[in-house]
Amino acid sequence: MRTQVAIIGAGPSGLLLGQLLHKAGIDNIIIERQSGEYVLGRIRAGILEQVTVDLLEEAGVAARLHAEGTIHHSIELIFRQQRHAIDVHGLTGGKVVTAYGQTEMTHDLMDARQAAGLPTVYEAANVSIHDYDSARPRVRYEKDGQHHEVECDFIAGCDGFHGVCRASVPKGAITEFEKVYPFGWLGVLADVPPVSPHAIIYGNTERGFSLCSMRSLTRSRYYVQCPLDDKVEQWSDERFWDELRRRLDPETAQRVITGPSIEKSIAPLRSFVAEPMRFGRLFLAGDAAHIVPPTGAKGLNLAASDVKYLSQALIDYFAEKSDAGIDAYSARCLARVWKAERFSWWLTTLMHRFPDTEGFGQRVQEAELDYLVNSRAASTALAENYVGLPL
Ligand code: RFL
Ligand code: PHB
Repeated sequence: MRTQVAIIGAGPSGLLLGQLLHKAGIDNIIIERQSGEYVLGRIRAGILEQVTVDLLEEAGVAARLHAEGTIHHSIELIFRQQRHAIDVHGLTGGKVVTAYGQTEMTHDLMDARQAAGLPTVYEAANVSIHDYDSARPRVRYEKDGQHHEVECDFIAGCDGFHGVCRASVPKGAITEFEKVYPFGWLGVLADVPPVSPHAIIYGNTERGFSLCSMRSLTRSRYYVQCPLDDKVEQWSDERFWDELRRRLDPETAQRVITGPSIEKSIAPLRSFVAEPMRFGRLFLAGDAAHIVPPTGAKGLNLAASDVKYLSQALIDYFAEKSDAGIDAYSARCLARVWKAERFSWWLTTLMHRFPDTEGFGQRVQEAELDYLVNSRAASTALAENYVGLPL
């Protein structure tokens, strides 16, 4: 088989890229290791920047997002048992974020891809990439015991942190930067109304970090910081709700509506960047190239901005035989990536309990939070980064 762009991975990066290329008349195939149901079963992000919403509009998949997503004008910070609002909308000249689950966005993209009859191979085994340094890259995979080969002009590595594309690049050609945090996030999804439907709440307490988020007006997503070696089985629903309440201010704690969890998982926190993001005719996009701790809600949004730059570069290449966008791809992405890395690391450091800093660390965090909510300059810096820096 032959195509213009072979996309590895059917997460948000791969699906969005496929849709934008299709809109521009560029052939593409997506090759995914898992089944479609498995991809949709992963509960992840929930907050979309305006840049991401605009891109979903451009891809023609934003109708349900506009109907069902919830617009947030502010975020709230809890520390010293009190809640403080940051007026993100007012501080950024009218910018907002939208609460809409990654699962729903993925669903919308899958539906659009299927409706357009575009080829997607799910449950592809032993995916491998070849000759991306030449003019004729190839992708091989196995499906139902048969070997397949796709010949293409470009390969887009949208296969996440554990994918095959970055791992295929020779060690000497890539530089990796990494920071691992000494805790994880325990997340619970439940069909109960969110305690704060119009603003995400981020909590700093002596017991650790907490986060109140949502997927809709009837579905809540909550997180608490937990030790890295904790197992989900150690956390009954009752224990989780009890711990969450203890990490909120008394008034918010009292308003939390609890119910049976429909998903519960523990995620480690990591900062990671691979440089560069292009190797000949192979491009990395999204989590394949970089990871942020989820505190800043930036991972999915960075994936979307990579895809914006990549789709534009490929469209220019095929329309005008121009290499300019392709040549600039890595540097353009990394400039935005490192700013989001910086912001996510900073907010993570400010909001979590670190094992080695004890009472001193807690007091310094509280002093910074106090400054943050009372200084217009500091609040503005937070707000600008939270809604997403301009492309
Ligand atoms: P994905 O979603 O990991 O998709 C990669 C796809 O590639 C497939 N794959 C392969 N396919 C073929 N061959 C192989 N060898 C393959 N290896 C892997 C995988 O099966 C998968 O389907 O990467 P992508 O598309 O780049 O998307 C990135 C986002 O998923 C990620 O950045 C966000 O979920 C991060 N994130 C958040 N981002 C936000 O912008 N806002 C948030 O509020 C937010 N909250 C979160 C988050 C991530 C979290 N976790 C669990 C890491 C909250 C959490 C808890
Ligand atoms: C989520 O809704 O899952 C979520 C929201 C905000 C974050 C991280 C995750 O910073």
